Amino acid sequence: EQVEETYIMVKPDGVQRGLVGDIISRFEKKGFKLTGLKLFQCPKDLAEEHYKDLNSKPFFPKLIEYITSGPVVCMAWEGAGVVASARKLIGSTDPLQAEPGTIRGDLAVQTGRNVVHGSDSPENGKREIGLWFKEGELCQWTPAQAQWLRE
Ligand code: DAT
Ligand code: MG
Repeated sequence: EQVEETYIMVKPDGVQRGLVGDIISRFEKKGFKLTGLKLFQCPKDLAEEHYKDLNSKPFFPKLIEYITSGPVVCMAWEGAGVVASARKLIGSTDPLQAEPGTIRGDLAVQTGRNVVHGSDSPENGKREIGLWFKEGELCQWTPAQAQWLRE
């Protein structure tokens, strides 16, 4: 059985502002399964590949500068419906439009410093986890709470 997976990343501002624990905790408490986690200094070519669909946008150079400006926290999360659910937990791209209760709604004020990334489709979830993690960096495991999360 192929379970849905998503790539979540605390961006450099989230790391610098000490928000890593809060952000991880939201996905953890929701009940998704963490399968990969690392602190990582992103090289420019990886940032450009990750955001390649945006490479014609005027803000692209600043976006790459931002994402490579300090360490990020890379995560892979797994679960039925995890891609769309994580996007809801994260909130709108513009933090001022993001609902209270979402990560961006609670913790950020500007699109260019919106603290977290989440894949926008199951296909991109797979693609991005493949980009950011090497084989052997991901763990397959069964959380002890699994039987209390789903009937
Ligand atoms: P999201 O991160 O919500 O999936 P996106 O994929 O459209 O949003 O864009 C990726 C990132 O690029 C986004 O988190 C912040 C930056 N960005 C997007 N639109 C922008 C804009 N109009 N001005 C500045 N940065 C922008
Ligand atoms: Mg996106």
